[in-house]
Amino acid sequence: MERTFLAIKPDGVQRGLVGDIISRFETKGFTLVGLKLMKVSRELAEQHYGVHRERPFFAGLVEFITSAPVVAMVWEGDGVIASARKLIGATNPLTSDLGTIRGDYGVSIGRNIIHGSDAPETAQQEISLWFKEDELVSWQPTITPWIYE
Ligand code: DAT
Ligand code: MG
Repeated sequence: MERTFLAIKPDGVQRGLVGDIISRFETKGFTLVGLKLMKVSRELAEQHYGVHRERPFFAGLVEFITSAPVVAMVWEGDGVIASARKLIGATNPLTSDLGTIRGDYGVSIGRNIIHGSDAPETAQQEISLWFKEDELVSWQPTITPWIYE
């Protein structure tokens, strides 16, 4: 089973979207295996967004993600990495499809509500960056046969 890292950013938490966002992944059929509300340190933020270090928006991004609590999560399921990106929508909320999280709730690229890993390698890196092994719970929901053939 595949796993991905998702984080509800400070804007999503402040706007009271945590419940709705978690609900979207639950009702899709994915399994929550890690969850914590946390204040992100500058060090973690800079590591997480390290790939964007040279971009002009990097400083603002780090400032934003460390400005208020974030909900960090790991979700599991078949194809969850790519599917979560679809549920999240395109980076700029103005062009994200309606029905996606960003498309339904955002208007600004610097306030796009949620992060999701973009590939298997980054998912693995981000899960181990944000979570200790003993913070993740391996479990099989009893409804699994009603979600997987
Ligand atoms: P995504 O979050 O869809 O994977 P990304 O990895 O390209 O997008 O960028 C990471 C975050 O950086 C993105 O969620 C919002 C911010 N960002 C990206 N491009 C930006 C830009 N041109 N101006 C301001 N913020 C930007
Ligand atoms: Mg990205």
